[in-house]
Amino acid sequence: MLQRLSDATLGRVPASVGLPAYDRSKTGVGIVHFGPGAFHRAHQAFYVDEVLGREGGDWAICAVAPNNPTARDALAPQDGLYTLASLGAEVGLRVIGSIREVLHAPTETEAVLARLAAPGTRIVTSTVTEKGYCLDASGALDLSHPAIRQDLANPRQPASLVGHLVEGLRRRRAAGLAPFTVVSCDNLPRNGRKVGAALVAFAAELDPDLSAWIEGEGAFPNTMVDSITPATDDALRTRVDGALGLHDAWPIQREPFTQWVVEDWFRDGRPDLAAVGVELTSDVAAFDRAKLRLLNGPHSTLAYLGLLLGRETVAEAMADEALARFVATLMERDILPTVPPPPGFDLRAYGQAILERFRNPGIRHLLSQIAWDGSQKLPVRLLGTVADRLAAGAEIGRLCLPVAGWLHFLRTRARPGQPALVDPLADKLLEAARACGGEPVADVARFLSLPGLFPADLAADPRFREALAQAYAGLGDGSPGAVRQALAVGD
Ligand code: CS2
Repeated sequence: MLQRLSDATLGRVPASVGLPAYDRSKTGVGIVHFGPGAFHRAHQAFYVDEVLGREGGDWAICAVAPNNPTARDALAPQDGLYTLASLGAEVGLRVIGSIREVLHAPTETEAVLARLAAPGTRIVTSTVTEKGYCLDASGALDLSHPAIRQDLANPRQPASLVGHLVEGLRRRRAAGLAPFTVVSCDNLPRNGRKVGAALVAFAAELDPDLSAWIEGEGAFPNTMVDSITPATDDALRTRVDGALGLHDAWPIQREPFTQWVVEDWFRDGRPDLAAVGVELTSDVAAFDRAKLRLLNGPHSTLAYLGLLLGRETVAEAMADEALARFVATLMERDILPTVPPPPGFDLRAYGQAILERFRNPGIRHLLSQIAWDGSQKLPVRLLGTVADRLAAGAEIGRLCLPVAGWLHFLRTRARPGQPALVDPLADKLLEAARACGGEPVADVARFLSLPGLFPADLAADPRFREALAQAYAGLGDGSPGAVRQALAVGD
């Protein structure tokens, strides 16, 4: 039986594995993070670890698990330590030390609120996925969302992210403290503005003065985050335990590439992020559009069409020549024209580098993981591009193929014996999928009429309805043979 990784056993980690380059006991908590899953620990916690290694300071992280206690149960016995594996042509392992405290919101609500209201807390970051913000299709707070209604009825005992942040801010205001800066790190355009507006809207239902204070005093920088982070698997656990000679209950893996672009708008100070490679800028919009459309859009395309073709991972999907060619064409002809280049950016080179990253043989990134939460991801990743192309009077046939692929994927998931569909709208989607009879116009109309699924303008646009039905028909019965034919047509 291996001993557990922890402060007490850290000294036994072999020299080949990187260690925190600072005295952890001297770092106070300055950042509270909601959602310490794989992405946060591969990305923001890594950057903060670098900051602590350079300048020390009180920027350690209190990680809050908003739903299940898995992260707390894995990390608390390890004093917050875990291993980050960077997997590319070379493999790099290092133990990250920036998480100093781990709380489970549902069972430790008061401790979380006290941490949010503590004078030392200056920044709150979040990776709660698109659905964790409880927004409606227009990007505004959905006041009818069950979690929001519950928190509005009982604001001192919140359960949602928005409820926690507003109660934390209320306490700070009552104590005469500045608000913390809220840094959303999810794949949403204008993520900072959206979370800021959601907090203001939620507080307005309770106390207009608090709402005005949050709006006037708060800071909600937009961000773009990027690093491909496949879920932890057994191969990683075995590799890490073997290299450390200790047991790490939840190591994390990612590709070597990582990027974080942050709008430089902080209310009460920030660490020297630029010194550790974070790009601070006055405008994130061009970066987030480039990333969401050129990386996440193709990712979702590979996921749905690749799964229909029977592929399991992104690298396997990229090894399918017809699919890889289709994705490259989609990027070049349909997506690129809608993306204004961020300053100093060569978009073609950026797109090429993304395709190379997708081919990384060092990681096994499951297509089924990317296929999660399609109802939340597609509007941001593909449907905005479709709308822009329509507005420019361009053809949208190719862009509709991954959207139609998603509908076929839903139909396969609705069959008995299939893995459960992971999506906040799973019930509605599966009901629609089960009702489909294979007639393209009628099937597509079923999905288009689901409230809040497609943006209203697009759902009502006959050009979109027709192109989507055609792409859906092109995919036939969704079998590999039919998908292959459709890919050839889309070329
Ligand atoms: C992926 C992203 O799971 C998904 O939907 O498209 O998580 C992707 O790997 C990251 O955004 C890369 O930065």
